[in-house]
Amino acid sequence: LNTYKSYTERAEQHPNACARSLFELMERKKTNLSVAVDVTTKKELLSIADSVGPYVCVLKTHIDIVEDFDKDLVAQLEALAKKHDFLIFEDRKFADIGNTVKHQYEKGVYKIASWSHITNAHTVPGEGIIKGLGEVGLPLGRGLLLLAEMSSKGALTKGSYTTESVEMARRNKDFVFGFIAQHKMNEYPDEDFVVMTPGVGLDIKGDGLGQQYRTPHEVIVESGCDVIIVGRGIYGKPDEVEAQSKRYREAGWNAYLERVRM
Ligand code: 5FU
Repeated sequence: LNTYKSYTERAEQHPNACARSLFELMERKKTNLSVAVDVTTKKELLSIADSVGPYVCVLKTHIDIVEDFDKDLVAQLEALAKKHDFLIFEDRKFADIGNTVKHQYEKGVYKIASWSHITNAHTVPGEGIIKGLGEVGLPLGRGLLLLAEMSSKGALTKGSYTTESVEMARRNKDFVFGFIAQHKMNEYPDEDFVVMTPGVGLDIKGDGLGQQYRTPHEVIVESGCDVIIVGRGIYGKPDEVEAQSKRYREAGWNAYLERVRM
């Protein structure tokens, strides 16, 4: 199965350009770590992005929590993405009808499509959300992840919701290259969805607000996911950002090596 192949092999075979560049860069930098930088000032966001940059394949943002957002923040983030060779993933979780999300993705204050290589969407509204986002994202070479499973306690993203989300992805492989999920989603030998997984921590099991953490080993080896997304585990202690990035990168990469040897 594709899950057990190396990222390089998967890059060579993948039909989606965004997935190909992600797999190539993961192998090049030997990292399957994505850091979620959920801080609320431009200064902190840029400083953490610069510190974690060498260790990540993807930098995940929530751009709408930054109090002093401006165009220069985007320019500097893009410069850091070039400097450190990572992709930017705005975790926007679009959730409206196709026509509305199209504008939310392209316009407004943030102009997400213009700088974020990857974004994601809930499947609650049905397939129109993918079509709407695709009208903006496809011409720019962007990639979309569908939220097939959330990490939080009591999430409704299960059962037929999850399986129908996967069906939607299968019908839109030009734009959708994977999922936010807790398990691998591939069912057919030729199928190779990228699974990026939040809710990853080595030290604690939850945060008191519903978040649930699993270890990189559980996520990559036992559940067959591809990218670990770590937030507070890395930026939580400001003087340990670099040390924690190295620690999670190593844990994620060792888990991947264990899996491809299986
Ligand atoms: F889709 C999801 C999900 O199911 N769980 C999440 O935690 C997204 N997330 C994001 O991952 C969440 O919005 C945070 O940005 C990040 C997890 O951060 P943490 O500090 O590692 O808990």
